[in-house]
Amino acid sequence: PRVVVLAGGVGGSKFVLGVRGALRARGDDDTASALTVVVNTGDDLWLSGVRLQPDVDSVTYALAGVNDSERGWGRRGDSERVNHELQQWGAGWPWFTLGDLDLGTHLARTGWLREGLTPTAVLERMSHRWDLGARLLPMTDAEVDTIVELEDGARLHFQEWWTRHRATLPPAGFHNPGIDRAAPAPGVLEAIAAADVVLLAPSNPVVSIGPILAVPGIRDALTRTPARVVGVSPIIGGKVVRGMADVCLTAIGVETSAAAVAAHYGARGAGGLLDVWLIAEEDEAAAGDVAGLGIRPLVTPLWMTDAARSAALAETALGAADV
Ligand code: GDP
Ligand code: FO1
Ligand code: CA
Repeated sequence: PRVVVLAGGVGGSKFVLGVRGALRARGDDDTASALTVVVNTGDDLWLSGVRLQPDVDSVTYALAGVNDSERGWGRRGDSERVNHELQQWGAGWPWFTLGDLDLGTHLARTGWLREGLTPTAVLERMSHRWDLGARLLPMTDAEVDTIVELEDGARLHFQEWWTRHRATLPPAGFHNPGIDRAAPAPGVLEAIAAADVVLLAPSNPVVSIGPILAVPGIRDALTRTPARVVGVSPIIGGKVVRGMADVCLTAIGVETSAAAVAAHYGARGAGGLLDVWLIAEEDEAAAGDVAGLGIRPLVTPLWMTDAARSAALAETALGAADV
């Protein structure tokens, strides 16, 4: 089947690994042709003269098997010599670590961007280094970095709000300046239209999936695709597994629960996105509410604690779309 996944960083990459695993377990030996991942670029930033794409890199490194899975970002076994030197210069952010190997990625990317390649072309080029078994597309080629607006009107980059303040400054809202004029990256709308199934990874609904859906044309393509749209809840037992999705959801007036996130995405029959919503066994009681929204609830284990569990979850998601 042709599979499209919308994904952010940690939850997104674990799920994408699972989808690739499920396809391989079915005997697909060319998952790169079957699997397209549309990745959030709202987390991106310029720092010390280089362009960072945290979610894009999380998915790339995870598929390549070189990610630091404990920390949740960057390269496994990375060192910090250059970072130390940058700190001595007072360059960059004192609370933000640029690993040496990771910096190699940022330098390569920034160089190609400066030569005039689009982010899509850069990611395509970067995808050749490893056998990723998936086609990765940024959601857009435009720079639409996520900005957090605080209650007093102050604005700061999402990365500063998260990595410096650990989401302790109550947000009043999230913005992606310029996104109204951004276009989906080449191939995104085509992939969605030609898909047999579209999967919403259990990523942050506000700052990972939110920006993807805010790129003009993408939400429309999802409501129109003949493919089933199957979402996976990032909320288990009424809690986020890790990260700050709860703080983000509160800021946009959505409760941290599987049913509330389903309602936020909405039922396709009612102009929303979801045909099916996978919820955890811990949230079984929410199944009735989800069904009441016009979305088919499917109760299944949602913990992606290893590759086998992630693949089993992905297989359930594919099966829910009859593909
Ligand atoms: P980020 O970009 O690194 O913040 O990662 P994502 O946006 O892709 O995913 C963050 C979300 O993943 C969080 O809301 C977590 O609750 C969710 N998450 C992480 N691990 C798991 C897991 O094993 N199962 C499920 N269902 N969700 C998870
Ligand atoms: N997260 C941190 O909490 N501290 C860091 O110093 C940090 C550095 C970093 C460098 C490159 C990169 O791609 C990601 C990095 N992250 C860091 C993770 C990132 O801030 C966020 O967790 C994600 O953007 C959320 O999706
Ligand atoms: Ca992210």
